[in-house]
Amino acid sequence: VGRDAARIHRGDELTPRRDYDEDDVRVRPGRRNSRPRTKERPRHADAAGGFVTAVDRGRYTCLVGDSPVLAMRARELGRGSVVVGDEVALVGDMSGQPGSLARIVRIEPRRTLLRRTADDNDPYERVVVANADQLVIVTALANPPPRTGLIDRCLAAGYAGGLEPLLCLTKSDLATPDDLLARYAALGLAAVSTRRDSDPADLRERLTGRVSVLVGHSGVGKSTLVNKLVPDADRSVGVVSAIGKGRHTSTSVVALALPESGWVIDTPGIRSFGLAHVTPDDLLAAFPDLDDGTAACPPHCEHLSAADGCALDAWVTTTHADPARLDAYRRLLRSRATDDH
Ligand SMILES: Nc1nc2c(ncn2[C@@H]2O[C@H](COP(=O)(O)OP(=O)(O)OP(=O)(O)O)[C@@H](O)[C@H]2O)c(=O)[nH]1
Ligand SMILES: [Mg+2]
Repeated sequence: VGRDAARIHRGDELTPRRDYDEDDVRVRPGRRNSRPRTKERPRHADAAGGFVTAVDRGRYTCLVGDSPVLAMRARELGRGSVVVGDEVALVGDMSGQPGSLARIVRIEPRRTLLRRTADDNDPYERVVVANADQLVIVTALANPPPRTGLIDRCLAAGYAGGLEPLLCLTKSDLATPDDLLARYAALGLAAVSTRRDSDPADLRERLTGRVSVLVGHSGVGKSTLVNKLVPDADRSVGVVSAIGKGRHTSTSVVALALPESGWVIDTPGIRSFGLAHVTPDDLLAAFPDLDDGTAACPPHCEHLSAADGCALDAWVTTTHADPARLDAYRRLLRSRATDDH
């Protein structure tokens, strides 16, 4: 511990920019960092495993066993970001006492990754969460009104990152979910609807035992749901009239343990979900039934239309595959290229 503390004071604490906003700033190595990386870095065989539950200004809350530990990134991690849901290896002061600070020395391989770009023309990626099994696309049926463009875009990002999607339609006291449910049934999408004044039993059942991340516009009721699912969550809940004025009630990503088992991750409302990082092939992973049909496509086929040489239409005709599946795939492909966020 003494050695680690010394290193923190000597190096890492003096270069906080490397820990801070690593998603936004591409830090050029300064002179202080130009000394060659030592090959004899400790392997950290004694490191403890932790699960990142919150990130706030370069400080990471990690659950180690049952105890929350505050940590910073070790310089040796390089530029990659640590996000909520990451499984990490920690060394240093893990007492969890006020003022204590451990170091994250390794990010374990991620099983899934939810990413987005600020918009489609901005190739700069932001990682939202790691290792979530399920992407819960939270959409209010009214106030704010549903935006199917955003639903499609979230679906595309979820499929591309290996997350299973679930549509959660909130505020069913204000409008009926029937139209939207019918629209997404064709995509084979699982869906539940909820309302503030009743228990979200269907949703709870689908979350238990898994890691699920809630995404959606500001004001759709994500934190309201989290408060119902996790009785002591105490997430603050906003006033819809303030929404749309750039006011988001939740400002950071937080993972909360569900009472039975599993995790639910609350995120700040998003205005757009850029998909610059999603390729036609990424999306095809969500449509394995169409995969064979692409064999006759030209290299780098965008799979958007037969006019461009895409072989999928002809394949559907000859094999009697379900044309609705091709429509669903194309709809997600097109959602990458529209402005309707
Ligand atoms: N009528 C109705 N209002 C709801 C329902 N669920 C949530 N609300 C209200 O919607 C408003 C916004 O709820 P939040 O839970 O803060 O929304 P959020 O998605 O967490 O918003 P951000 O944190 O800004 O992303 C609050 O005033 C809630 O009381 C519902 O089922 N019906
Ligand atoms: Mg919120």
